[in-house]
Amino acid sequence: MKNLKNHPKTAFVMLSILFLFISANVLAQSTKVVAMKGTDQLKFSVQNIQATPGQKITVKLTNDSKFPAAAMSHNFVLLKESTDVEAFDKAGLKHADNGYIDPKLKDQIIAHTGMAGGGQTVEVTFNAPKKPGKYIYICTFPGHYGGGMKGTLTVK
Ligand SMILES: [Cu+2]
Repeated sequence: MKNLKNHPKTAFVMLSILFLFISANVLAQSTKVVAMKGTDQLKFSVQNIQATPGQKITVKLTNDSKFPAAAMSHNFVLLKESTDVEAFDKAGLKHADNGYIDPKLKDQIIAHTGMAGGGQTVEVTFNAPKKPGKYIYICTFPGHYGGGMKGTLTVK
């Protein structure tokens, strides 16, 4: 190793790289990663998520069901505060080809994953709403929301 005192440029470059490395880590830490399971009992294993306004969140949803995908799939659909959740869920029933989400109501969604069949993990990265409040997330697979497959993102 060369003596850095004699190589101020090298020392500067090394310090700059160190600084970039630390900055990248700080940014990475500000993304909240929420890993959860969707269960055969029609529940999200995580039913409460806390976030700060605008915080970047990655939700990873794993379905480890042994049932076929047509019988037991799960998704994560985070809805705007103003959404009529029952109506939204019901409207999706006719849209199996679109993850049981009515395309006409997509403006009521903040973020959503695709459907995960057994053994699959789906994920989505989004920014939490800037407005403090409680935001409902559901699984739109038929019967799941009605069976209790929902949770709350609290922004404060
Ligand atoms: Cu589900």
